[in-house]
Amino acid sequence: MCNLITETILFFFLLRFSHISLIPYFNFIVKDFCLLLAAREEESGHFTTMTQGTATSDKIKVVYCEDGLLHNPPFEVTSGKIKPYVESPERLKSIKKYIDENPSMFQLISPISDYTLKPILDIHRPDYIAFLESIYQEWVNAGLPKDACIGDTFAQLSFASKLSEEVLLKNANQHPTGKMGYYLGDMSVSFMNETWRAAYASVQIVLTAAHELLRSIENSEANDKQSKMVYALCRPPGHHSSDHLAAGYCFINNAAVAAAFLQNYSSKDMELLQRPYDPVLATTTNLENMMLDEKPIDEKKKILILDIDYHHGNGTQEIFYDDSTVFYISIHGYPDYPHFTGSVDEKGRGRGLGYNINIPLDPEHTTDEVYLKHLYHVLNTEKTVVNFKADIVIVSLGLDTWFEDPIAGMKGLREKHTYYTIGQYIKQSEATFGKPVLFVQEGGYTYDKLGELVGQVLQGFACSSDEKLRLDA
Ligand code: SP5
Ligand code: ZN
Repeated sequence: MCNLITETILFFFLLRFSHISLIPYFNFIVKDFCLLLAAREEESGHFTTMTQGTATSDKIKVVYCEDGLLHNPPFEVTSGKIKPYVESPERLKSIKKYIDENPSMFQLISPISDYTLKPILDIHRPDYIAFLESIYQEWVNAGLPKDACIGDTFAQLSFASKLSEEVLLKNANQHPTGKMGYYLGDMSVSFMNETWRAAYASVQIVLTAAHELLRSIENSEANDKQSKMVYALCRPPGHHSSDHLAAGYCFINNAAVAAAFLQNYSSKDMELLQRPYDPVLATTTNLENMMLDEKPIDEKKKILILDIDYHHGNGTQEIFYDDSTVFYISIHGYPDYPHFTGSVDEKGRGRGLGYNINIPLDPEHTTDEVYLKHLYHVLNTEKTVVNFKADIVIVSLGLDTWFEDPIAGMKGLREKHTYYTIGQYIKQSEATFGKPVLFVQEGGYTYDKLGELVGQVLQGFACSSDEKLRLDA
């Protein structure tokens, strides 16, 4: 009873301080107030009130593989300090623990499948993939320290802006440090013996999830209204990586590879490629023969990538900047890492012009309310996004917007329930309503909170009603 009184007060508090007139939403608010109560119950560990049933078909599918834990460099250099590697395996362990502790909510898909290097090469250059695989050994063979495979000089634009890419690469290839400088963007990406294997596992997790999502779309009846969603619990993250760049803890752009995979492959094609997960398949011989013929533009599925990691996803933006079939939206702290991208002026180029939206937010002053207002706006009232009519949505799911995040964080984003609302907005907004969603894990560094925050987003999506948010009149 006490709980109910508290929640009722909270409900009216929400009404009072909401950013937009709530009158048009009254119906859905009342309805979802019940779900809010349910979600709160869940926060305190009581799952029985959730609308999510216990039948396997109702559970949230989570794709996971332990090899994501293998990348565990001892340190990084950021903010003038040598510190323990922030993007640690603890992140994955914490989320996995949460999933394991809530078996009535989640269905684990493991072991994963292996789709070989082929889909990776739709996004990344073969020389870059070969670099990822071999650099650690080359570094050690050159007599450099085993525990510190880290870049210390970078192919900054004005180093050699008059040289061709070819000459630049030929010079860089003379020495492991040159290669590192050519392919790396900062000192947060360090390599160890197992880094490539972990990055390979990470992307195969996401490909397994993409295949699972496509299967569930194809197997569903025309009148089956149940939302399709799969969560790829992967690590290392991906959104700072572009076709030949590793940066910001990212090596392979998992979300981008999944987007191209969903665009260029039918589920039959995926099945033909599918085999049991095997890191041996990650061997980069004969890469040139593995390139895929892309589908013509008008045959490709349209993918909306919604990037809610705290940082701007420079890599994903770069990869799809000229592309009108993948719409990239990023909502992020600005100015902040990655520093050279993320402004509102970056709108896409050529055919891709108008298919890139950046929403830079001031980290010091962004509150839960402000954050949600921007998310609501872009998914409901931004005509280009609504008119895009995406076939599939990919969410780059970072949890580093949380105010306590040690390396990021919106200082005013303090309510766990905001993450539930994010999931709800993804389900019920004009641009995303009724679309299958692939959630791909990106950043987030409050190790002990990650499971709960992920859980809120996924449950906000899975448990909210099948009704659209109503537009403000
Ligand atoms: C995937 C992802 O979230 N990558 C983020 C990489 C960020 N690396 C730069 C960190 C800079 C930390 N600045 C700390 C300021 C503390 N107040
Ligand atoms: Zn981030």
